[in-house]
Amino acid sequence: MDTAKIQLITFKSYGDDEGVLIPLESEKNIPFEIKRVYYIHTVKAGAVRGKHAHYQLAQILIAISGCVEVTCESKGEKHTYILDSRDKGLLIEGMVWHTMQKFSSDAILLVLANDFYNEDDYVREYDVFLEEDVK
Ligand code: T46
Repeated sequence: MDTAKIQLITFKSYGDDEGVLIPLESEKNIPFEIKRVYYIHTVKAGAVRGKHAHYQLAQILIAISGCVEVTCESKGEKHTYILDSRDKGLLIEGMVWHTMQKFSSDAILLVLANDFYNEDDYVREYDVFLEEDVK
């Protein structure tokens, strides 16, 4: 599934014998102004995070270490993405139900968001998401 709301983006890497550098820039290779950055790490085996959608928020998820599975659901379609490469970012826009699971023990999931934290933007009830998803 690769709708306008969910896209796997490959970032340009600059690598040489001394290592690899990947730049991320607002409104350039990141398709929005970055207002917030957070990261998730030390996730216990078997934990499932997320389990919500956002009304408006757009985010890009990047596994900067290890591996994470992300399942996205929108308009009755569901797809699971494996984030296991530092040059891949998963863009998730509003009204996409998403879960993150199967974090490897070394996983660090970096998230870039286009707005500040706002609990009112969360859709945490799956039934409410399904009602909004058909609109
Ligand atoms: C999302 C996925 C990918 C804050 O205080 N500020 C923040 O910026 C965030 C993101 C969270 N929090 C607090 C709210 C909760 O008390 O941190 C706690 C854990 O948040 P939550 O249970 O929502 O975490 P996840 O991993 O389920 O979801 C997070 C983001 O919240 C969410 O926007 O899309 O990562």
